[in-house]
Amino acid sequence: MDSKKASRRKFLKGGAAAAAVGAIQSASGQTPAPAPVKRSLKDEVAYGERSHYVTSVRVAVLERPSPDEFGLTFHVLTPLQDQVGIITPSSLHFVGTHRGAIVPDIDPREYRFLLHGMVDRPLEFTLEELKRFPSVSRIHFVECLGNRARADHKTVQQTHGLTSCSEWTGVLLSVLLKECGVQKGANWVVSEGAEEVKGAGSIPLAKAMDDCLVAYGQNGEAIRPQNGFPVRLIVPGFEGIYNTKWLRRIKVVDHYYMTYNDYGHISKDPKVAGLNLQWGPKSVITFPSGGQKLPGPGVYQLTGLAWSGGGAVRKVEVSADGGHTWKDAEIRSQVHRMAHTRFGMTWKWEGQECMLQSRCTDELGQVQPTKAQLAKFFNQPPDYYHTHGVQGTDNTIQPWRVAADGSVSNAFA
Ligand SMILES: Nc1nc2c(c(=O)[nH]1)N[C@H]1C(S)=C(S)[C@@H](COP(=O)(O)O)O[C@H]1N2
Ligand SMILES: [Mo]
Repeated sequence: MDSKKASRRKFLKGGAAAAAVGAIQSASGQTPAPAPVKRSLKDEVAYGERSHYVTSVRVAVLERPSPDEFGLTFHVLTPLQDQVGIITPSSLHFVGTHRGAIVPDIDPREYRFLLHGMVDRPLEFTLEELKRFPSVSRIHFVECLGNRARADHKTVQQTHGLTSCSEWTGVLLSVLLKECGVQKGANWVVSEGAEEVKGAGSIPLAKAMDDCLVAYGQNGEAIRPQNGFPVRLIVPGFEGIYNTKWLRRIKVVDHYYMTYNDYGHISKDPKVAGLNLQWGPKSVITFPSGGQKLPGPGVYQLTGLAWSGGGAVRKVEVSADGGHTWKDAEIRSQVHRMAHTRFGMTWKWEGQECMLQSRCTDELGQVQPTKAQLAKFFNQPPDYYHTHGVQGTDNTIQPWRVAADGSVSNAFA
């Protein structure tokens, strides 16, 4: 045997092979793979399906079941622990829908998008007409304000499963706004969805003119119904609620318009009063993470996701000693602005109890804080946000505790 082979053997014996087994077990939740569903050969040819051995699924948020007794869907969490790379499969993209709205069934041939308000020429576009404008395709995350890690959250799906990342295709909103001619004095735009409760939100005109997309494509095909078919707004890096699905109209206005959606978005905490608009730098380790179990000491591929509303991820650091020392992780994907970025490092677990954390720095130089640092900043007792939760966009560091038996849990629990 050559020395290369020998060293590879030694490496595997060190634990990497065992680690892979552990990851598969936790991904399937220790349940046996279901028997293959019989699809007609014609269906198989027409639209592919994943292997029946792959069982990764979305789950409802802890506090509200989906579907509920009325058949309504609330917020649904993406299985981050099973994901590889940076693109969330469309069928596993998280769902954030208010008040259990029924997904509108919009015929794309009947679809109309109205752009009006403080413009020289109010215009209405069909989907066909939107597609006659030059398209752009960009990779961006969407994250819901509800994505705040709580002590009773056990898995990374529960702590962070309200964020996903897709390649979105559409027309830049700025192109359509220029087509209409924005009038002097305009400062904000209000977007509205087509469903009965009318998801809506106000964003600054400067953001609308910058990088917002009127999107009809998600990961190479039409946007999924739950994610806004046929057209949604993408507001890169802003809180999820501004990414209006089933986009019906955008009104150009002179000041901030309150909407039905403001219930959770103007902070009740006078110390942070104001709007939550843009996400700060954020990251989370997805392996090892809560609910998983390391089969034994050895070498593992620690991995996770980092992102920021402030632009591109510049650096991710990992600490295995509760935040005393930090080491740069490797960036293991392409880096896009306002997009999930994959990081990882080869990590040797000696079998001792330890605490794992990741910390993101973005292109603006913003650094992801701990809950204790946030408390200090807002002049609160050190564990204030452990017990109260963070008001608004929570981008604090998530610590995972690895016990001596290899089991991993939420260190806030
Ligand atoms: N029309 C409409 N748009 C909406 C919502 C909604 O309920 N109705 N939910 C918002 C919220 S709170 C979030 S977090 C994002 C979630 O997008 P997703 O369901 O595609 O993940 O959509 C936003 N856009
Ligand atoms: Mo949300």
